[in-house]
Amino acid sequence: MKLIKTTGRAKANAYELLATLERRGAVKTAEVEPVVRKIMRDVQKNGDKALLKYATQFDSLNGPIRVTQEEMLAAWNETSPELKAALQTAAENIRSFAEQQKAEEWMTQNTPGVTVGQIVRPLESVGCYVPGGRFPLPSTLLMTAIPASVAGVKRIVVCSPKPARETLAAAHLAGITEMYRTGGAQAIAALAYGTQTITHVDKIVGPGNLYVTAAKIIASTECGIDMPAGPTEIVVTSEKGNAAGIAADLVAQAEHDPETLAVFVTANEQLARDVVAETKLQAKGNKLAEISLKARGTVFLCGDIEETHTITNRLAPEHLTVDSDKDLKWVINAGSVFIGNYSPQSMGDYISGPNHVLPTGRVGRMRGGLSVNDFLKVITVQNYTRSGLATLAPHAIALAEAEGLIAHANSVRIRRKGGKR
Ligand code: HSO
Ligand code: ZN
Repeated sequence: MKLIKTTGRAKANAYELLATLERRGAVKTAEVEPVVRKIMRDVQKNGDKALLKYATQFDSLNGPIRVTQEEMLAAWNETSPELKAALQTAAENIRSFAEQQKAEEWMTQNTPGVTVGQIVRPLESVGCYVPGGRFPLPSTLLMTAIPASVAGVKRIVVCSPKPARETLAAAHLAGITEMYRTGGAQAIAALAYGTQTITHVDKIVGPGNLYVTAAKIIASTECGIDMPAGPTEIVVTSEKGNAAGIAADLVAQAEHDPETLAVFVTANEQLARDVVAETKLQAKGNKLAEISLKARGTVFLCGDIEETHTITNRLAPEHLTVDSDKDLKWVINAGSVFIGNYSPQSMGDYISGPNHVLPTGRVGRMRGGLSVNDFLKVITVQNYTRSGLATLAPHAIALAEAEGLIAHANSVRIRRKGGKR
């Protein structure tokens, strides 16, 4: 990790680096966009044929693309009791968190005789992308499919390249009935445009590498997407935390991908130096962590605590760790927040219940993590009685006339007269 002071002679450099880190999302996906578009066009045009070609080429698939429920059940039966218990606990916590987050239906009268409110309906079909390239990610299957099922989505499709036995076991636990061995931009294209075997879905969710993220952005003109999610990012800001614990979190997220962003922000010089040393020590031998930490691991040593808050919010990280719950008041931009020495980010990755599919590339400025509400539509409702209409009609007519929209004004007048011209 590179230690950089934000004060004195290094200030200009520090802020230049900060600006580069802020641009991370857009710049990176732009780099892979041409090849992603090519793959997606191929799938759009040639359907299953293209999908199979890429699955053979990239994922050495040598069987059918569809995963059967018997395979999922067999995987579950082969799972150790420890892993079964862990998956079950994770599933329960994800489910109960999603239940609590669910948007409510309500109706109210804002004027006598004028009822307004909302009804909540699930999306009809969603595609959950579960990465499977470097590591099997059964936890991601649960984090995407369970909130969808809590929302009441009828058709939940899972796509994953080379799904491992653990991922198939998680699919069984989540009650998945439609799953395909396909990954990358080609899987996103299949979910967005459909092929002969995969019917397109209304929304695609889930994390992925740069190719998947770029593909989701392109697919978003065709169907809904949750957010760009991946490569992983972590910011820890601390004045009094323990260096080994902080470093452990940084190294943990850094091991996901050589593109991971890991940053420590502090005004405490001794802690800054200790974290640099600890990170180096703990990353040793962990190839991916070493690559990402070397490429962009940064410690910002700030002039004061205010500045640590500003820099943290400017980075808008996917995962943020702070010292205490008092810090929540200055947090504006982050995907998910972890508090204190006993809250490793890995607990959130697996078991706590809040979702681990989180906004990256500074999308934390616009939204938080994946939730049950990403699988729901809030549909508004309005219902006037005759007298309710009489009360508000003059205002609507005045606004319609101000906009020069004569038929709008007339529609109110005619309805008000009980449907007489
Ligand atoms: N940290 C990842 C999620 C994950 N970690 C899955 C381990 N398995 C992105 O939030
Ligand atoms: Zn993780």
